[in-house]
Amino acid sequence: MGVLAEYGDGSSHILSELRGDDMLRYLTAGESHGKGIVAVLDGMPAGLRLSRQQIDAELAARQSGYGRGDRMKIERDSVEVLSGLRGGVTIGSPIALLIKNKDWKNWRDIMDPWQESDAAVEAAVTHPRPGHADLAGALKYGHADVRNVLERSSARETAARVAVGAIGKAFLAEFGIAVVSHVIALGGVKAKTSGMGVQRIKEVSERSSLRCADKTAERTMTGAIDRAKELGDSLGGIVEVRVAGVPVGLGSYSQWDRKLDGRLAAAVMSIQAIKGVEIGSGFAAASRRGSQVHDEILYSKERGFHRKTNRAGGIEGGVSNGEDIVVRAAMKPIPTLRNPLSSVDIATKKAFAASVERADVVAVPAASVVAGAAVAFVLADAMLEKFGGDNLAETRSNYEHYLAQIRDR
Ligand code: EPS
Repeated sequence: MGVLAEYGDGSSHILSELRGDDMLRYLTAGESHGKGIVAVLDGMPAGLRLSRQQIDAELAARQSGYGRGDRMKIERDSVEVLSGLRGGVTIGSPIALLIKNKDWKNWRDIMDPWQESDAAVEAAVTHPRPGHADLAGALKYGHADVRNVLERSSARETAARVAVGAIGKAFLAEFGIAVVSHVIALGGVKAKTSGMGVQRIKEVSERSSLRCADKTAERTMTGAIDRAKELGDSLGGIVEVRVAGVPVGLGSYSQWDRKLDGRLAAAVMSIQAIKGVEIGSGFAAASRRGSQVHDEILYSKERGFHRKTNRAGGIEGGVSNGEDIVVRAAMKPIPTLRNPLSSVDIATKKAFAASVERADVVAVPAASVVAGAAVAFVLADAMLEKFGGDNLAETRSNYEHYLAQIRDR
């Protein structure tokens, strides 16, 4: 359905669809030890230049991080583009992406789509891990083998989200919007990053083995990971995504499913092992007075309307307000424990220790990359919803028109 966006000077442009049909959307498929992970991204305008190196760099960042398990020594994630791109430029049709699983060769028999092998029967998992989707998933879908659940609920799927997010970031960069994501707490150790701008956080965290912008905290976190590993345990943490250059006016206060904060929270909360999301000062704001929470409004010719502080995390009433967007997410510790918790065999109902699969001790640095990708996707969608355009030049012209209007107020 077409929607006409009208400007004060009488000009207008047509947005191709209404919110609810989402401008930009994607689905993923793939099992952790299957042939590969795929994503189909639909709605990206034509004319966006992409580079494989850029997407692969994001995939590599997701794979890195101290505390990852041996699986990451096997995989070397790299994107294959099956459609939607010619000569490195989007053509406006769906972009299909494939990331092959190198580990597939070791799981061919167990994961064969057509034949049930003896190996598959032997590798059946019947001791669900507390904290994983194992038990609820097996009961819901009627599986006798928990592997049918864990293969898909595995965080391996996030490789596809990161590839999609990398395309979202490339789109946002065309409008001077930069997304940075990093680890601000791990295993109870907090990083000190107050006063650091987006660029500085990016420079320091991208050189850190834990994607942490505080070197002192990083050392303590590394020690905590080593101790958890010795104990056969796992750790969680908090990641933060900051986005600079977002124009005022993305999202809307007018309907629940158009609110930008709600859309960001849903996208980030849907990442494996995330149990909490906050925007700006988030939960801390609940115990402060209003005068200590809200951001006073200032105006200058150079900067236009702006704020003295950014406790709102760049969003008020579900609408971006032009300040940096700040989203944080809490990740629980990985549920696979080398020193396992108690569980029950789903066939015999007898008490057993939960199954021990090869696993990471910590994946918070990886989650920070995934969270950055999730936020980039939502913001790219919100930009397209606001500015429309079937090719990038059209989107840019609508965007510049809007910015000029805001400046002239
Ligand atoms: C995961 C278990 C581990 C992780 C995996 C997520 O995999 P495996 O069972 O093959 O050792 O390494 O994460 C990834 C493969 C990835 O690419 O992030 C789980 O159970 O969720």
